[in-house]
Amino acid sequence: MYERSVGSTVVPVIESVFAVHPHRRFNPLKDEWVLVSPHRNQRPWLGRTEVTPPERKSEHDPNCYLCAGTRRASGRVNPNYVGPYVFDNDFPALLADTPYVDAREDKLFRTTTVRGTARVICFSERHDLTLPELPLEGVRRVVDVWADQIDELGRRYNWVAVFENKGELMGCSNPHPHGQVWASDFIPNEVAREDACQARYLAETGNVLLVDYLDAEVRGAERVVVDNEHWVAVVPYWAIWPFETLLAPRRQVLRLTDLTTAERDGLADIVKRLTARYDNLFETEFPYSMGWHGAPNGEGDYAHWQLHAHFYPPLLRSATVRKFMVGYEMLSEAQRDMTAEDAADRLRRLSERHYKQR
Ligand code: H2U
Ligand code: ZN
Repeated sequence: MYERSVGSTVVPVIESVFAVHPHRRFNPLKDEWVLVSPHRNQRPWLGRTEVTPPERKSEHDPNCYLCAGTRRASGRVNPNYVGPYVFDNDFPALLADTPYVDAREDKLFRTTTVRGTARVICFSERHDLTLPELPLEGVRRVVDVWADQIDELGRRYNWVAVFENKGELMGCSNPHPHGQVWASDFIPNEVAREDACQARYLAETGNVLLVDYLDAEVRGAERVVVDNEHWVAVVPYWAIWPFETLLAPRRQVLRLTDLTTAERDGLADIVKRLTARYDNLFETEFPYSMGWHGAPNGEGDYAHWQLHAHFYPPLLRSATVRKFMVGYEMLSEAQRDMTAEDAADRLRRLSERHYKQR
């Protein structure tokens, strides 16, 4: 028998309809929709949250491949580094010397050769300190490494992916805080899509999509999680992951390499504060995949671009209860229960003082 669980009362204010009734939201950066079902989960935080006691890690682990002075899986030995340390990935997904052959332009079996390189960035010699736990100067040094990698590899490759996969839940293979860099002579799918969407928005409106979007978010303040003089982090209107955030500068900046010193200082500040809030949410080292999207490198006209980072964390309700992108999401479209506004509100209420340092 068909039964309506929500009465068909007319609610005059449109936003309040969206706060409690199923609806779809459009992501103009990717040209896709997300299904939002707030009626399923209006107050998820009233549920039980398991608190796992902080794991005690040592500052240096002689069995860690990424620690200073240890031997990596390839047999190479890390120097006794202090601060960030970058090395060529021993198992890179892309190679610099792949032989070029003509693209196979078959309708069904299309293929091209690719070239690229991959590196690993150890954030610091400390095996036990993730980004929110590092001192601000430590995060600031990571910001410089991100920009330096894009500067150096961007001279040779169209796209330099700078990202961090954090936590076992994200398939991260090593607890030593680290990120990665993959550079390629092609523009990968996610970036190509954002490029096309931003170009179209500029052509249609004369404005920069994410600059307009962030301006509106700052005015409304509903989804802003944390900000400073130069940066704003929001749970985007079209977020898919429960506590997804989008971090961008207040002014238009094409690439990480274009940031001023003050903006780099501000970036270190906001990354530390945002990730501290994440960790405090479930009192755990909050897993996520994060990465930088800026204008591709090379000659093209990229006036439609705005630099930004995406944080995609999988956790939903506790340190162990995660969201799965399965079923309807794999086969139809992404779906979330809690609204972006509720997620932002929860993150905003948290302290920025890291739970391990209390
Ligand atoms: P994750 O961030 O997904 O854990 O990946 C770590 C990377 O470190 C992975 O790409 C590399 C792996 O190839 N790695 C080395 O280059 N050398 C090692 O000795 C271990 C891991
Ligand atoms: Zn280590």
